[in-house]
Amino acid sequence: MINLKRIKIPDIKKIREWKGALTAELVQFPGKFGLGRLPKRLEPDATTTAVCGFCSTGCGLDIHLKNGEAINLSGKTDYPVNLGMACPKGWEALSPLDAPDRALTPLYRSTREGDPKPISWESAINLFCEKFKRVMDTHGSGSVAFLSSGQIATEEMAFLGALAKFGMGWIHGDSNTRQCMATAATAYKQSFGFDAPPYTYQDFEESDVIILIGSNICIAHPIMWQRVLRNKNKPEIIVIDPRKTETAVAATRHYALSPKSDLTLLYGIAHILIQEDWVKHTYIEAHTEGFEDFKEHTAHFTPQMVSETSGLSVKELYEFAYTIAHGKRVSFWWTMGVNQGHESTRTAQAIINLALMTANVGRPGTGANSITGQCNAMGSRLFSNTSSLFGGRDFTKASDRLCVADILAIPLDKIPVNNSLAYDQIIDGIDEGKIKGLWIIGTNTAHSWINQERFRRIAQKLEFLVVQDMYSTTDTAQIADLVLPAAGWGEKNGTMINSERRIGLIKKVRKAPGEALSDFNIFKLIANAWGCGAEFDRWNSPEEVFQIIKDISKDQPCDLTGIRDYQMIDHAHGIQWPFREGDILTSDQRRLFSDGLFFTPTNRAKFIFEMPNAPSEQINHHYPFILLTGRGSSSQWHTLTRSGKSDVLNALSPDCLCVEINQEDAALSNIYTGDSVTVESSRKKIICVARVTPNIKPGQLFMPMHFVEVNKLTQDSFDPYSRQPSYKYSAVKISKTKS
Ligand SMILES: Nc1nc2c(c(=O)[nH]1)N[C@H]1C(S)=C(S)[C@@H](COP(=O)(O)OP(=O)(O)OC[C@H]3O[C@@H](n4cnc5c(=O)[nH]c(N)nc54)[C@H](O)[C@@H]3O)O[C@H]1N2
Ligand SMILES: Nc1nc2c(c(=O)[nH]1)N[C@H]1C(S)=C(S)[C@@H](COP(=O)(O)OP(=O)(O)OC[C@H]3O[C@@H](n4cnc5c(=O)[nH]c(N)nc54)[C@H](O)[C@@H]3O)O[C@H]1N2
Ligand code: SF4
Ligand SMILES: [Mo]
Repeated sequence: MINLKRIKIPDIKKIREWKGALTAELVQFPGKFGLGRLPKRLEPDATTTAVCGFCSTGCGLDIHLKNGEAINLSGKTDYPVNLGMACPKGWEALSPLDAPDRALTPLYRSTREGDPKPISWESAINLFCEKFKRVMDTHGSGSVAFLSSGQIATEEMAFLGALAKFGMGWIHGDSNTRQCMATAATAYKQSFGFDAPPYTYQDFEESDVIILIGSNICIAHPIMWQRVLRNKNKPEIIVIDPRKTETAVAATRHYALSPKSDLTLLYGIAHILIQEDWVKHTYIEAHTEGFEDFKEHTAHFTPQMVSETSGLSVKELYEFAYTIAHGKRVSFWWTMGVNQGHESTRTAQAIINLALMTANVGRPGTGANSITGQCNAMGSRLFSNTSSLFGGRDFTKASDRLCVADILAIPLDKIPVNNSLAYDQIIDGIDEGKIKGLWIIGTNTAHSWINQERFRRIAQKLEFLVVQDMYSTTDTAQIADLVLPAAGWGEKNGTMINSERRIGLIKKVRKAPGEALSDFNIFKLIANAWGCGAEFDRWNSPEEVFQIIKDISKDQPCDLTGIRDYQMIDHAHGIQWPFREGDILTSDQRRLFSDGLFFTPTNRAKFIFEMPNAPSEQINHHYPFILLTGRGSSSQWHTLTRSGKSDVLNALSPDCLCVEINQEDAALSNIYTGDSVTVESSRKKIICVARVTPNIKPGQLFMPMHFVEVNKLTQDSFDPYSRQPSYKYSAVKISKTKS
């Protein structure tokens, strides 16, 4: 039950101003908040560096050590990403390591009704092998699957992908990057020929027009926003978001479009650009294909029609198109408002199309730029061996399989010839009785997956569920048969790849508590116990695996062969891919496509488009509101397993689930800020607290994803190409809770 007495909620605008100011102050004067200041008795005796393990910005941190253990940290001033800044999560990165609910030993529950009991690592690994092998013997190698994470090191995800698929003979394995970046990856692959975000953060400072689509960068990527603030060109900053977010408030222009009307809107803008002849013909002719067909397609999207669908006036549409056409350096940035939708791949490609037709690609301050989410989502996209074969290759292509078999010196027939099922298909597979065993690593499915009621019902059908996590209390760990205790960021070595393709280092600066082991070491134990240890005799440490990853990347667009070793990454302050053998690092800000050559067979970028569709769930008189979900504050990270363990971060964020509702809607139902309200979809009814605000339009509600109740409401629909869930559109109703 929610304790209403604990909630002191002034009006939402004040909260936003207060939180915004506090975050800004934290970034600039952390000492004032006790951050980065050390008690006298704890003077550090050494300092090392690491990149932050929360978001994909990939800030560089100085980690201050005493007797080899981290005691504090600060933003690294000469790191080209953050230039000394860090957001509250970065400042507080060490606190979650000390939480009392860390998983300290393996835990096993012999019956679903029983309590989990501590067991030894030996027993745990034996159980792991015995149970999964039994499932495979009975139901075949397609009856087991793993789900991993964009929050573990690249070396760990590469080891897992090789171990499961080439060692243990599993076919299926996906990652939480499916929830997050699958759309951007698919869109880039189809349009540019490779999953290649083209930009470097310097572009935030060099644009004269910055367009943020479905991206609340002020709270989701606060240090990227700081880079925007350093832009000396007085840029026009346009935010396209149904809500008046923190970012929309800070922008020069906000277009509050109707939810999920982006595709129509973007085609409408392309239509105006074409009609007014505001396109760059020379670039289109030299570097793209499919423009003539695209031109024909956009003819349907007249300003009147687009205005009706998107809710923007015809004048606004022309203003928007004019600004793009007359900007010298226009950059387009998108995040989850685009990636999480029922037609998200085509929407991302509609953004790419605008950048291509106006020649805003490959020059400073330009680009069709997807902002990544998790610290190592980019590593996962290229090297986890899940949705694509190592190095951005294709499981279904014989030549790609041959190449990887050759590099890894493994028999060709060890490499699956089919793609894995995607995350949602794995869940469906469990429901259909095809998948019986699941291994979840570094993701909290029982909170973050869409339509939770269904997932939890289905999860009961598993014969064996293993969860490998830092904490034994996560929602997913609590339903596991076996919990494997993992070391977290700060307790292990490896590399991560940020949004601008920069490889950075994470380091072991703390001992993991109890018997927790790094994911890397857990994989090594499993390889040996499973009986495929000999195949992995080169995979002994993260740095050795980094050398293997380099081999895997050779001659691919993400070539890393020029990076000698970890030390080189440290000295260079991170290195962006590609960096080929023999390359000399002349700049720490490198973007792609300055030569206009793309990774497609013709070296041309493709215009890809399709007619828009309506979301599969529509509002109706039973469920008249559209529920939007997303990030709540810069201090909350996902399912709160980590950020929720820091007193500082907790003090900076709301302590209960609030739903934002427009004042007109609130007045109709006699709802006031602080009232207990019931929000219901056709799947579930939940109780939360109302926040009345003009920042959301009538007919829409917003909830932060950080509370487990939210995904009980969401409807499980997916983009057909990326299979990314559409978290941001569900039909619900709201009423004052009856006492
Ligand atoms: N503090 C904090 N930072 C984070 C994270 C975190 O949990 N906490 N998570 C990280 C991760 S993994 C990710 S993926 C990123 C996510 O970063 P963002 O994508 O910026 O965050 P969200 O709030 O999920 O979604 C962005 C916006 O999309 C809008 N939106 C909803 N529907 C639509 C629509 O139909 N069209 C458009 N144009 N916009 C729409 C929402 O109103 C929301 O403001 O953040 C990363 N950074
Ligand atoms: N409604 C709604 N739902 C959403 C979203 C939304 O916008 N709306 N956004 C989606 C997006 S973009 C994302 S990325 C997902 C995120 O969803 P999750 O991946 O489920 O979120 P986290 O809380 O980051 O979960 C990571 C888990 O890994 C553990 N962990 C951390 N580090 C390590 C490590 O080094 N090793 C191991 N073994 N474990 C570790 C943490 O304790 C935690 O339990 O949520 C998605 N869900
Ligand atoms: S912006 Fe992201 S990478 Fe930088 S300190 Fe904050 S959470 Fe860490
Ligand atoms: Mo994400």
